[in-house]
Amino acid sequence: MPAIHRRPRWAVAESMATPESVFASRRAVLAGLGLGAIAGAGFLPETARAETEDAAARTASLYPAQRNDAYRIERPLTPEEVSSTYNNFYEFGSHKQIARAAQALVTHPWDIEIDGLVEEPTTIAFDDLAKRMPLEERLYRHRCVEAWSMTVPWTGFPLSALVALARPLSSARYIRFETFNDPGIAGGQKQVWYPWPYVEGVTMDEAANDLAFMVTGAYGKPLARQFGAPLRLALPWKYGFKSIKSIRRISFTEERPVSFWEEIAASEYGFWANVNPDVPHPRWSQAEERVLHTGERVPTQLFNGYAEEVAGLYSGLEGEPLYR
Ligand SMILES: Nc1nc2c(c(=O)[nH]1)N[C@H]1C(S)=C(S)[C@@H](COP(=O)(O)O)O[C@H]1N2
Ligand SMILES: [Mo]
Repeated sequence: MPAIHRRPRWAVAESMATPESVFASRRAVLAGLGLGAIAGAGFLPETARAETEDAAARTASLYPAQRNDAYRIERPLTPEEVSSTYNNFYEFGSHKQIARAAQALVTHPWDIEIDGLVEEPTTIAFDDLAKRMPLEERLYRHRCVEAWSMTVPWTGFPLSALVALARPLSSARYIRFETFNDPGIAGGQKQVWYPWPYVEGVTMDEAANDLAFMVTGAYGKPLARQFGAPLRLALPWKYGFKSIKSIRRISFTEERPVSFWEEIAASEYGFWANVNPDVPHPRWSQAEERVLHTGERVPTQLFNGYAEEVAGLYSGLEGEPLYR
């Protein structure tokens, strides 16, 4: 990933508030003051452009996408003001109030590398990918391993469509996903005791399941940065940490990937991480969850309520630690 050119704070604020025409006339003023060299280099107009040409602006016309009513939920949606201000995104801090810090994420250009056991490794620009994929909206439950939950209208496309695009070899058994790594903009990545970049993985069978969803938007709009713009995963039957954000690299592998939290504490956060109310986390119960916004405590369901769709993926794997 190229180094990010840091702009001073005033430049950010000014470019968001000031239309191009004002920059043009200010350039004339600067020229008159003998500051033509700076203005002539096009610094100010370029600043303005960098602020508007993010992934969201470039793909806005794809929203809202048609809702797929096959994915229903019996719970009310979590209000956007709530879910977009209570986030886990350790790249921007190890607490929930990272929404403001996450606005530093530069989402254009955003190239996604597809490599490993594929017919031909390739790099695809996020906006090209979004325009090629069949976008739809789905209402999904999300259950964090910390025992809180929410319900979100995600927009995206089936992970299986991305697998088809990638053309993996028959030797591929897992998909490994990797987040960006840029401590210059993501302060959490300066905390060197974490094994950056964030990594997650699924089996090829899990990737083929209809529920496995690549997310490009939420609440009928392109994905906000704190949700993991421009591209994240949603695996609603697994604990939330499996749903990796801001994906930069997708690799097909023969070996099972070691995920970020597994690397930190394998006895607490495993590879499978399927939701199960009867298997407690070593330090707390998973029997109930706190619903964001209402604060209500409700019983947690096996596979987060998606057992009918996914239980079959795990037959023959009973010896594995499937529920942590
Ligand atoms: N790259 C990255 N992805 C991540 C995380 C993270 O810290 N970094 N946190 C995970 C956890 S623990 C959860 S619960 C969800 C939170 O998603 P949300 O903030 O959109 O609710 O993102 C997951 N994906
Ligand atoms: Mo989580």
